[in-house]
Amino acid sequence: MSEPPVVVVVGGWASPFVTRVCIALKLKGVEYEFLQEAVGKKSELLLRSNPVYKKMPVILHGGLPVCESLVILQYVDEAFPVPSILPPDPYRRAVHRFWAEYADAKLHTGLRTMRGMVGGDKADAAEQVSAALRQLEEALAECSGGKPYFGGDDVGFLDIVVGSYIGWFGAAERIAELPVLDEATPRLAAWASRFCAYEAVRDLMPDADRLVEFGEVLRAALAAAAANASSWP
Ligand SMILES: N[C@@H](CCC(=O)N[C@@H](CS)C(=O)NCC(=O)O)C(=O)O
Repeated sequence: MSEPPVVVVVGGWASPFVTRVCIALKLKGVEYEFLQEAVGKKSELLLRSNPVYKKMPVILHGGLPVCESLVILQYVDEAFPVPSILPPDPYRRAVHRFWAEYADAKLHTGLRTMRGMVGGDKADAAEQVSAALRQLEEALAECSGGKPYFGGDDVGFLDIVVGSYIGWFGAAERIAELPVLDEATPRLAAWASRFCAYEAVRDLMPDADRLVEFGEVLRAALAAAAANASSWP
């Protein structure tokens, strides 16, 4: 009888934070079990494993929970060191971590606003996302040193972090009817196509049309939850 995988990912297929963890595990050839969270309802396992933030993803490695996607990626890189995704040089590692945090700080909320998941002006949000991508265009030139990926010759930590938003770029463009990757970011646009075609990424990158449909389901679930809450005494 084969052993069950020692790594379990608790999350949802549409979350960029979850996608990046799955990509890292696949790139490292680590088998994992994926436990899909239901829309609008958090599982006991998620709540128990991430009692502080109650957010996905969480991974369980040998039963031990690790939370927060950037922490998980770094944990996975240490627990399964080959092939490594962070650069070997401490200074370059720090630079890649800096841009990873920048990407999360600048892209996530802007893309959610463009998709209508939170209130706010979609055009303003698109401008903030574009400004961040122009900055990341420069970071790509600097980190890659002219090679195909942020990580150089191969996909690395920063590719995985920024790349996990690519499906969302397409969904946000469709919903807001505003461009995300455009002529101001040609290097990043070429990198995005390369990243999505990469073997460990291809089957894990959520399709933009499917994300648009999912957004409608999620908005309805959140509205229903808010209506039920407000009808409580
Ligand atoms: N900083 C966290 C963000 C995780 C996050 O926001 N996850 C979302 C899904 S995309 C979530 O679980 N949302 C549920 C909630 O906010 O209650 C990470 O990097 O893991």
